[in-house]
Amino acid sequence: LSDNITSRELFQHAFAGEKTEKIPIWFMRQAGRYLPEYMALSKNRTFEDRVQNPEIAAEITLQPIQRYDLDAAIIFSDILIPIYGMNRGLEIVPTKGPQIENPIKYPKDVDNLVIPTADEEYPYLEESIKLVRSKIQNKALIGFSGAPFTLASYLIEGQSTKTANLTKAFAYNYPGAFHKLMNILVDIIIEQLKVQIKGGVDFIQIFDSWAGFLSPQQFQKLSLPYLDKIFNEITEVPKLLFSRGSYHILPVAKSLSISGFSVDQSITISQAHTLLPKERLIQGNLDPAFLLTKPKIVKEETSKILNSINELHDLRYIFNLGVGIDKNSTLENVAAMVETVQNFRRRVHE
Ligand code: 1CP
Repeated sequence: LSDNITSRELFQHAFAGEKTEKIPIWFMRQAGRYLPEYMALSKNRTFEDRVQNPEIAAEITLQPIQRYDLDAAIIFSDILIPIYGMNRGLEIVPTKGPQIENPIKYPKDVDNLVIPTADEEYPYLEESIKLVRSKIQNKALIGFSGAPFTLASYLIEGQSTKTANLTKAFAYNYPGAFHKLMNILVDIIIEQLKVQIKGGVDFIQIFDSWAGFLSPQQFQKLSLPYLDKIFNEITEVPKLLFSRGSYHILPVAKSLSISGFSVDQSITISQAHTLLPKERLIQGNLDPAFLLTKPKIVKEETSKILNSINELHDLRYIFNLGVGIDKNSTLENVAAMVETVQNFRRRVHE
């Protein structure tokens, strides 16, 4: 396929398994703190103010597209948006990240949960998406949510976890309450995704960021069945799943009915391709640490991934980082990464 196709079409081809010379690129947390224009808009506004105001959220969403001409925009929002409506005292604190005042400790806390609805709790999300959609016809627009296990970890641990130990302990101590909580989250997540699909996103990505703390057997039991329910309900658009620690999760997750996986740097693209059915798309996986080095290194490391793609004739592929960008990344390093991908042409004739 020739060069003059739109960014949006690049993604459509990638999902359809049609090879293009250009590789589509976007990256996790592309709208955020490494961008001076984001910091400027954040000055007198809390995170909540930025997300809940569709004009501001749309502007932030478009900032990295304007600066780097990326192929996709990801809506400026958060996986925790529905949690505000659960009345457990969620706040995103600038230096600490998400903090939940009243985490779930006992089964009775699950029985007493307030269940949010999109209309009441986050009507701004669909509006923000419609606004962005109206401004970018030729770029892809991405919707997202957390996975039930990852959202449960915030509700139970009260913050970003480094082990998921409390969450696992809750699941094994109170299997009935855990199952009930996970099913509540399944419904909440389906609604969050449907709202974004209604707003006009081209595809969705579910972030199971903390699933990598689970053993393969634990993932099978504590995360997979609930992801399966969500993916079976969402049939309107292509679907991707992200987790950190992809290496041991992929062999279990490969049964999910999704287009593909966003993999972190715990695995090479080639290894992931070997582990998965060949029609599963792979997205990733430059280590964001390279964006703290210098342009020459960024170019070399980005090229290594791209050259490895050239050897994988039947791979469906989207370029991304392995995990979200580090806020200390330099603008010139990001430019070096993006330009290397934009200048690359994949071999399409075999
Ligand atoms: O500026 C600030 O201080 C706020 C920081 C911030 C930002 C920029 C938060 C709070 N959320 C976001 C936006 C966000 N979060 C996006 C927007 C679009 C984009 O990618 O540009 C997305 C997709 C997310 C997803 C998200 N939020 C995840 C999954 C991705 C991952 O990195 O694993 C998780 C775990 C969260 C929770 C969350 N929200 C915010 C913070 C600081 C965190 C904790 C993240 C962590 O501990 O790593």
